[in-house]
Amino acid sequence: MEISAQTRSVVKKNHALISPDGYINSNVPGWKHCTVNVIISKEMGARFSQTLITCQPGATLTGQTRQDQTFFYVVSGSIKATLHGIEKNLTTGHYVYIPEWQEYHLSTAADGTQLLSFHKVYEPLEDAPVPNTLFGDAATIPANEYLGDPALRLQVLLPDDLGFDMAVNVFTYDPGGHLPLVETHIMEHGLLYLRGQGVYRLDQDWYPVKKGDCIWMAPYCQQWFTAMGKEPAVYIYYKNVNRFPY
Ligand code: UGY
Ligand code: MN
Repeated sequence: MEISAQTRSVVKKNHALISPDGYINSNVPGWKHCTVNVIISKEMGARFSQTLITCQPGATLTGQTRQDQTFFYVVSGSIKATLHGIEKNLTTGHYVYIPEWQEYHLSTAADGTQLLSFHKVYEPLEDAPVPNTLFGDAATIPANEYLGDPALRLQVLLPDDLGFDMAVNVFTYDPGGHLPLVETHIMEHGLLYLRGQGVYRLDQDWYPVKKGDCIWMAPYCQQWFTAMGKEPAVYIYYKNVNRFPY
C-alpha cells in the first residue's frame, strides 16, 4: 500500500527534486485544455521558470513571451507551432526557441502530448545580436563525448553564440557512467529526466531519480550524478550562460 503522507519530492533552499507524485495543476492564462505543472519558479528562489504541460483534446497555448525568452520541447506526442505566420509540426524531440516580446500559438496537439518549457528574462549584451526564433530537432544534434569519457554524451540544442544567455542540453549517461567530478558552479540548472534512472548528489544529499523527475539546482548547489540500471539515463537541462553576474 502506498502511504500518501510520503513523497520523493524535496524542496530545499538551493535545490529541489520534484517527482510527479506531488503535482498540483496551475491555470496559465492563454494555455487552454492542458494540465500545467509549474515545476521551478522564482517563488523557490530560481531565476527562471520550468513547466510541464500535458495536452488534452483541443489544447492551445497562445501567448506573448514578454520579457521571458521561451523554449518549448516536445517530450512526447506532437503539436503545431505557429510563429510569425510560419507553421511547423513538432513531434517528440523537436523544440522551438522563442525570443522575448514575441507572439506564439501552439495548437492541434495529439491527445496526451507532453511539453517541457523553460522561461528566462533575457539579458541583452552590447554588440551581440538578440537571437531569432529557432526550430530544432534533438535527433539531428551531434552527441559529443563529455570530458573524454565515451560513457557520457552531451547534445547542445542552442547555438554556441554570445547572443544566447541560456543553454539547453541533453545529457546521456550509459549505465554506470557518472560525472567525473562534483561540480561547483555559479550557473543554475533545471532538468527533466527523459529516460532511465540513477542517483543524483545535490549538495550533501543523495537522491534516487528516474524518468519523469525534475530537479532544480541553484547557483553553487554542488552536483554529481551516476546512471544505474540497464538502459542509459538521459536528462534535458537548462543552464544560464554567457553573461557576467554584475
Ligand atoms: O553543464 C553542466 O554544468 C552539467 N555538466 N551539469 C550537470 O549535468 N549537473
Ligand atoms: Mn552543472
